[in-house]
This record gives sequence, C-alpha cells and structure tokens, in this order.
Amino acid sequence: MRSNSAPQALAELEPKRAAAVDLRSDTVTRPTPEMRQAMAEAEVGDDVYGEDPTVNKLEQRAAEIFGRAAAIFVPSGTMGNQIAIKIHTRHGQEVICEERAHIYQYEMATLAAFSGCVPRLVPAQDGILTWPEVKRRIAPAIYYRAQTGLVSLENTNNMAGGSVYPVEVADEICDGAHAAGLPVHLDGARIFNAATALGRGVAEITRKFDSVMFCLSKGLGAPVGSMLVGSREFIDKARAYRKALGGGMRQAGVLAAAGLIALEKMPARLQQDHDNARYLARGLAQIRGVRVDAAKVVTNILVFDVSGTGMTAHELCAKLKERGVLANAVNPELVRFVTHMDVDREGCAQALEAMQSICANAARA
Ligand code: TLP
Repeated sequence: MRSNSAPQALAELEPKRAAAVDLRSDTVTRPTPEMRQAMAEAEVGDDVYGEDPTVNKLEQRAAEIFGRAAAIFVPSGTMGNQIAIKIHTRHGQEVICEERAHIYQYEMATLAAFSGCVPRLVPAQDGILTWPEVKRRIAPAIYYRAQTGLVSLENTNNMAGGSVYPVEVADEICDGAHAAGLPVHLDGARIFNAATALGRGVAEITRKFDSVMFCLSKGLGAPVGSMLVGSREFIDKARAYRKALGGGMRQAGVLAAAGLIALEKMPARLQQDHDNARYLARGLAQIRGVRVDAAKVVTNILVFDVSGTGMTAHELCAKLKERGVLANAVNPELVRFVTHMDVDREGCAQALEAMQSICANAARA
C-alpha cells in the first residue's frame, strides 16, 4: 500500500460544468472538487487481496451506517443487484418485482442470463407494492409450478416517479415474505432520497431486508460505484460473484475515496434536489397538455405525461435539446426529469421556460 501526494495544480482544477441543463439522470453528476482532491490523495492497495485501505474503510462505514455486519463496493448498481439475486435464488425460480423495476427493465435480462430466473411482474399504484399484492404472486407449492425464490423492492421507485415506500408497507412485505420462507432484496439505488423524504435513517428503513444495494454515483455525486450490504456470510458470497463477473477492482481506493465523501456528506443536500423537483412539477402542471401530480413528487424524479401536447415524448425531448435542456423519454407518452446537484433552481427555471414555449408553439401549430 502506498499513498500518492496530489499534483499541485490539481487542487486548483475546478471541474468544468456542462452548459446544458441536464435532467436526464442524477447519474450525470460530476465529482466535487473535494472528491477529486480525496481521489488524488487516496491511500491505495490491491483490493482483490483485500488490501486497499480506502475501500476497506468505505465498506466498513457503509456497514455501520446501515447497521449491518458487512458491505462490499461494486462497480455499478446493476452488478450489486444481480449479485444479490444470484445469491438469493436458484435457476428455474421466479423473482417477484414491480413491473417497472430496474432489475427487470434496465439490467439486460441478467436476472435470466446469470441467475436463470424469470420475473413475476406486479403492477402497482405509484410503483409501491403491498403485502397482499405480493402474497398472491407467491407460487403455490405444486411440483409443476416454478417456485418463487425472491421478492425484490425498489425504493425509491425510479420509473414510478421516485415514489417512496412508507416504512410500515415495506416492513409488512418483509415480514410476510420471511414468514413464507422468502428473502427480500432492496434495490435502494436512491435509498438516501427515500430516507430524506421520510425524515428517517437508512438503517431504520432498510433493517428488515436481507440485502440492500445503494448507489454512490447518483444523487450522492460519486463518479463510480455502488454498495451491497448484508450479513457477513452474504457479503463473503458476494465477493466471489463480484470477481466472477469481472468486478474485482485493484487500486479502487481512488474511487472509494470519492465514495466516502458521497456517503458521509452528500445525503444532507438531497432535500434541495427534492425541492427543485417539486418546483418543476408545479410549473409543469400549469402547462396545457402536460399531466403531472405535483403532490406525488416527493424525491428527485418526475415522470410526466405529455400525450396531450400533440408531441411524442421523444419529439418533445428533441425540442428540449435544441434549447439546451436534456431529458429522457421513458416511452412515447412519458418524459422523465431527474434533479441533482449539478442543476440549480435557475436551471430548473430554464427547463420550465423551454417546456412552456415548446408546448405553446405545438398548441398553435
Ligand atoms: N438507473 C439509471 C438508468 O439505468 C435507468 C437512471 O438513469 O436512473 N437501480 C435503480 C433503481 C436505478 O435507477 C439504476 C440506474 C440502477 C439500479 C443501476 O445502477 P447503475 O447504472 O450503476 O448500474
């Protein structure tokens, strides 16, 4: 292990901000100057040998903050989720999840390719499952039915507009699943946003889950990386699967150093992103042809219906781009805006102005 001293000029390097108002995702956040400094100065070693002190510290802090025995640093949220699914299930089983779940929609069918499972999809109001809805999808113990291997929840639920599980609802699902002999995984990519919205701690709102994945590289601003937390035995298995997937990183302390700042300091600023998202939602609700319920925007994601504007979501996003506002279409009707630390209130006002003028032009045409 060896420590590197920072090149002098680095501290002065203010990262250049993109000119566009980028509402595509909170994944676009760039590391802060403090993160860059910590990265340059990080003590490092070979993490595959367990010898990177900065990675070890990050894993220890994540375990402490979540009140768990152990944690592991993984390159991405996708890898964290898929390792957890692999550990909890066997080939030929079903995984119960909400129909918009990231593990199903955006993880390249790894659930099937790697774990040999199929999703049992559940539609849910605002993306929030309840125990009765989960319970009726658990396969009966009949030899000719594929058996349920896992229940997986997502909090916040990304594509349902960043919705948040009330603690009692998630707890009841965990209790019910456990009583039925099933483990429960949490895709908590944005669990700090959920905790902020609920005014509760992450350990408290996740304590009943068997495993939790959360991302450092979204609203918390780290450049790369996610964490998986759970029991010691679970994390030991996760270490082997991470290596199998090519996720064994060497001097990963340069990344973990930024991750530590993300974990310790950045949750405190998430409320600003939530306030900006609510501000955007209120503005959008005034625009003819746009449908959004501002009261339901409780974190940093808004998914709104633009079918009344006469444009598809893709057409609208192309027009926004011409005006320096980047956003993603979820499908032909829905657009997603995600607020984060690299978009301030002024940027949000600019996005609203662009929306107003594009929709007014479309209405005239
Ligand atoms: N989400 C990304 C896209 O993949 C859709 C985004 O822009 O929101 N779980 C949830 C709930 C996520 O939203 C994401 C990323 C992940 C897992 C995966 O994380 P990464 O991108 O690190 O693999």
